[in-house]
Amino acid sequence: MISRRSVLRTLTAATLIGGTLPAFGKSSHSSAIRMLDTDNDGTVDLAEAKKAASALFDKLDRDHDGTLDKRELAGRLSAKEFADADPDHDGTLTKDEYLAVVEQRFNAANSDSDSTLDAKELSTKAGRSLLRLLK
Ligand SMILES: [Ca+2]
Ligand SMILES: [Ca+2]
Ligand SMILES: [Ca+2]
Repeated sequence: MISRRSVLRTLTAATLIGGTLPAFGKSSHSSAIRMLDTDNDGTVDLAEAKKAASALFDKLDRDHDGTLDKRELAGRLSAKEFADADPDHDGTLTKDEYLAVVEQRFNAANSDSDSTLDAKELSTKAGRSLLRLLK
């Protein structure tokens, strides 16, 4: 015979599972987030974006001179975006200059200003232009 207590316990467990599972089942992780989200909290923060951007910078810097020129950037920035990102107009971007553009784009994409980007924010035009500098 099943006691009232064990029925209650079963019901409570069912309620907990019912309330928790849909959140787990509904994955909002895009492949971009899976790649960038190193702390696995489901969103991309500025530190994660800069880490990915820094790794890409090193990969693109084929002559290892510590800067990216237009050829190395391979179209990731338009001529105007490059000019804006290169305040000393020497035709190359240092990593600091590159990461400053990443931060600008991160903030532009972060429409709810909560310091993280979710899948929806990354899929906007601003979010996609950020991703071009990260991968
Ligand atoms: Ca994260
Ligand atoms: Ca270079
Ligand atoms: Ca956000």
